[in-house]
Order: sequence, then structure tokens, then C-alpha cells
Amino acid sequence: MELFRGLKARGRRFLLGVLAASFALFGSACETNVGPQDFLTPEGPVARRADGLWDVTFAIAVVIFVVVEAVLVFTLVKFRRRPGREAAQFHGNTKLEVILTLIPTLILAGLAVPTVKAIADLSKKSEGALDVTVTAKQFWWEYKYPDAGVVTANEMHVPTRTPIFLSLESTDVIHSFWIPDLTGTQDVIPGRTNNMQFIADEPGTYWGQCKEYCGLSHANMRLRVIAHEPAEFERWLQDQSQPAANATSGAAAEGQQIFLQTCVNCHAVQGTEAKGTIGPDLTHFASRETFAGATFANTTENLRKWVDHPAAIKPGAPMPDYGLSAQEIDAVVAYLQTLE
Ligand code: HEC
Ligand SMILES: [Cu+2]
Repeated sequence: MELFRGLKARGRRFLLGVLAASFALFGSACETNVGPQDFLTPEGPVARRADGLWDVTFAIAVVIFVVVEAVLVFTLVKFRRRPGREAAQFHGNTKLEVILTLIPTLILAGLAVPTVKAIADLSKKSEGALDVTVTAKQFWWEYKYPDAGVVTANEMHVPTRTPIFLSLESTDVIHSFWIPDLTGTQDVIPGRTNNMQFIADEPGTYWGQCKEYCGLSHANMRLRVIAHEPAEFERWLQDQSQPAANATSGAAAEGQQIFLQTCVNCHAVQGTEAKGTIGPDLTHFASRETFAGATFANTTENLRKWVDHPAAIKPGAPMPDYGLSAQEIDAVVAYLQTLE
């Protein structure tokens, strides 16, 4: 209080401002309504293992912070310059410097043991794991289930309590696959296959994101993992392995004609001549909740905008604008919505 009264009005205002800002910062740490991509709320054993390492590291860091700050403040006060006395100097104190080098080395070496062990354990393919091949492309994800011959995009369906073993490939630039609640990140690099594994405890939708800057729409290269009870997952896989039915009447039939003239070079719809592989396989497009890198809800309005001019809503998206009329767009959208 002595100190506070000694300050000029301006100094006092400044001090109050700093205090208020600190309180605001501390208060914000009490936020409990966490976002869907919070790696501190693990939802499966792989993510929990990584989170456990984080907890240990954080606890050690807190202790170090408190001890170092306490010693710092103590030293500043105790050895400061005073009338008739110079500030103390520790430069060249070999014993102190050896100790201060040794302690961090030992802490880091100690942390490396469980970390390296976890990395080795988690990179092994578990018995009974389900294989999924992930191919990253600007700016979306393709998923292949090699055993079932199913191909889909952006939304990966998986069974709960089952190890999912991913083989990650890229056809263009470096991306990074990340589902914060389920597993850490893994770079996806052209010309090589990386692997990672995860398990989801409970049915639900888990959000993810490309984590390596990969171009204009990097931020729109999102993903979802949708976990089902194993029996329900088998049903989903069964449905997805069926070819699409032909649209036989109305706007959808007209839309299919346009689709087979305009969109076939890049998109596949099993059961039709559309066999393109540049864009997502659309055989079961209508069964997806989102599209274009899980960026847009799969609604009529969003689809109209997308087919009209993709790059207008997703910058840099490598799908051209074909200058279709409003009526043609409606027809194509009606067709896409039959692809259940
Ligand atoms: C030159 C190749 C090309 C052509 C031709 C093309 N597309 Fe695409 N399409 C793409 C690419 C690439 C994407 C993925 C873009 C992204 O998500 O960033 C895409 C994405 C889509 C999606 C979203 C799929 C999903 O699940 O995310 C739909 C729907 C779609 N295209 C419909 C069409 C229609 C309808 C036509 C014809 C009017 C068409 N496309 C023509 C390349 C093409
Ligand atoms: Cu990416």
C-alpha cells in the first residue's frame, strides 16, 4: 500500500489496467464450454496416452516456473545495488553454471523415456485393426476401405472400440491429418506412406482439420470422424458398397444427363459411366452431412452455390465453374440429392 500511495496518478492507472487485464486473462481460463477440437479432452486410448504425457510435462513446467520466478525475485531483491554496495555478480561461477545445465538436461532426458516409448507403442498396428487409406488432396480427404472396396470423402465412418489403422498419402503437397480428440497429428507427404492409429470410445462425431498449411483453402480442409457401434458401422459399409441407382424421371434425370456430360472427368458415380478420380467419389454423396472438406452443410442452397461457382465459396477449390444456367444447376442438385 505504501508503494501504491507513492505512485503518481498515471502510474496508478497503469497498474490498475495491468491488474484488470490479468484478471480477465485468468478468468478466461475457467471457460468450460470447450470447442470440438480440443486435444485436452481425449475421447480414446491413443489420445489419452498423449494427453497423459502432456499432463506430466505441464506439471513439471509449472513447478519449474514457480521455482525459477521465486529464485529470480529473491535474487533481485537480496543482491540488488544499495547505497554503498554494488549489485552482486554471478558471472563465471562454474559450479552454478554446471548445476543449471545439468538440471534441465536430466529433466528432458527423463521426459524423453515415456515419450519415446509412447511413440513406439502407438505406431504399431494393433491386431484386428481396420485399414483405411487416406489420400490428401487440395483441399479435401479421400478415404478408401480396401477390404470392402468402399470410397468416400471428408467424413470417415469408423466402428467404436476398434483400432483404425490409417495409411496416409498425398497426391500434391504436404498436408497433416489431425483429429484432436482421438489422436495426434501426422504429416501426409507426397511419395511416401505414413501411418497412424486411433480408437474412438463412444459413438459420435469428432472434428478434425488439415494442420499443415497447404494452399489457399487450407483452413477449409476440414474433416469429420463419425463413430458408430460396430454393427451399425457394418450396415453403413454395406450401404456404401452399393452402386447408385439411375435417376429415371423429373429434374434428377435431367441433372444426371448434365452430370454425365460435364462432371464425369473428375467424379465417379458407381453404376454409371462416371469414373473420374480427380474429385470426390459421389456415389453416396447425399448420405454425407457436409461437403468440400467438411466445410459446408450438405443443403440445397449450399449445393447450388457450389455447383454454380465453387471458388466463390471455397477460394482456390480446383473445380471449375461451368456457367450452368439456374435451371441446369437445380437439375444437377436434384440429381446429387438422389445419391443416397
Ligand atoms: C476438373 C475437375 C472437376 C470437375 C469437372 C467437376 N468437379 Fe466437382 N469437385 C472437384 C474437386 C477437386 C472437388 C473437391 C474440392 C474441395 O473440396 O476442395 C470437387 C467437389 C465436388 C463436390 C463436393 C463433394 C464432397 O463430398 O465434398 C460436389 C458435390 C461436386 N464436386 C459436384 C460437381 C458437379 C455437379 C460437377 C459438374 C457440374 C463437377 N463437380 C465437376 C473437381 C471437379
Ligand atoms: Cu491440407
